[in-house]
Amino acid sequence: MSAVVISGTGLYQPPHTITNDELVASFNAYVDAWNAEHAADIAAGTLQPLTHSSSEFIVKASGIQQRYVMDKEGILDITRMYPRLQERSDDQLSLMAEIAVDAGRKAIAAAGKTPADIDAVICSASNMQRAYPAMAIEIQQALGAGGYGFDMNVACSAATFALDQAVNAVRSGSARCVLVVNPEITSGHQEWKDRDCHFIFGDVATATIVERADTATSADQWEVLGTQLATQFSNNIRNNFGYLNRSEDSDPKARDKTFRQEGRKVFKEVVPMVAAHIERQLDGLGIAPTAVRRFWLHQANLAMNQLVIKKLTDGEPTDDIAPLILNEFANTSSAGSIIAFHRHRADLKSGDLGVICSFGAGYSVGSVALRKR
Ligand code: CO8
Repeated sequence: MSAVVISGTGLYQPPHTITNDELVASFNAYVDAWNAEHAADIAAGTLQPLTHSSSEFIVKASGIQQRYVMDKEGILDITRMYPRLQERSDDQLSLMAEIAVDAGRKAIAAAGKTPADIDAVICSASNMQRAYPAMAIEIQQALGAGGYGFDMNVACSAATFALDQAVNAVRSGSARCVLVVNPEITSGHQEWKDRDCHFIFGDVATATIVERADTATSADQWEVLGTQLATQFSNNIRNNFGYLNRSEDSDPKARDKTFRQEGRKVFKEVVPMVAAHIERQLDGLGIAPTAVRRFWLHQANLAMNQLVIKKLTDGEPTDDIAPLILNEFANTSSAGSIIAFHRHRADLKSGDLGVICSFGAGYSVGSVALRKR
């Protein structure tokens, strides 16, 4: 059986940046307007006033300093507070496909391939723009790729779970060269009016090429030593938006139809799960965690990643061991660990070991162990 390699990655970066200060200024203006509008009820004690957010809290609690978004104006407009996106006709390329195609083309070029070499496209993300036809099939056509395509969703672990599917497809022979894309327009499902989470997410798209080692020509190849997936049901990260909402006669704009979480519980429960998960995978491969040169971790919270590294290696969680990109991108759901891998691997040498690991809603944890060729 041929070895399987990752031979290229690509990144699409949205056109607009929102800094913490810009976000907080708009959020606080919304809070002031809401409190003024409800002054009588607040004075009567029937409503609690809303509270200001702060840039200092955001940096201290998460490490996030800014985020990229597809539309800035709609998010910062305090009478709206979500992106303003243009509906497209059925014969235009859809927005999610557009950003995935951009990242996909870059990954294909980085791997030294052409679209004709791709015989499977997996579109894996936290949200799909529509029910069907599958985004992956639209992306496959727009690229001029062959074979087959399908969508999948494992929230923040969507990229690593898709890499596992891609590796298995190449190993089994059902595909020779797979393109995995992770278009994450998280701004569409972020609750920008909720102080506890208004700062968390950003938009992006990532792409990865997985292929047989004996067809790979890229100068930058990463042999996949193994993949490991785990899930455990939890309601602590949840979004009830779905196709049965209409039949339930529920309010499509109700709070439970956007992202919500018990952030503290997630932090406490997921960190030990992730450390044990990676340790178990490395143990199975006969690798000590301290022998791993780099961990490209999910990008939700700086302290969370530092704790995972401390538990694993008992050493300092430096940016060199586990590089951070969430300061620039915020949490981009499934794409975060792939951005870290895309941006922070050029300095590694042949034989160096690395682990991509993502974790989040489900709960779900996915890891991919790699060796630089
Ligand atoms: N400004 C100022 N103060 C604030 C703010 C704010 N914006 N928000 C909260 N505070 C206050 C609180 O009121 C609280 O005050 P007090 O102590 O007086 O009660 C204090 O700050 C502390 O609040 P928290 O306990 O909430 O704050 P934490 O220190 O726990 O930090 C975090 C909150 C950042 C959310 C942190 O808990 C965290 O990052 N947890 C991990 C979460 C995580 O990893 N989630 C993964 C989610 S991503 C995922 O799975 C993908 C889902 C699909 C994506 C969908 C796209 C939309």
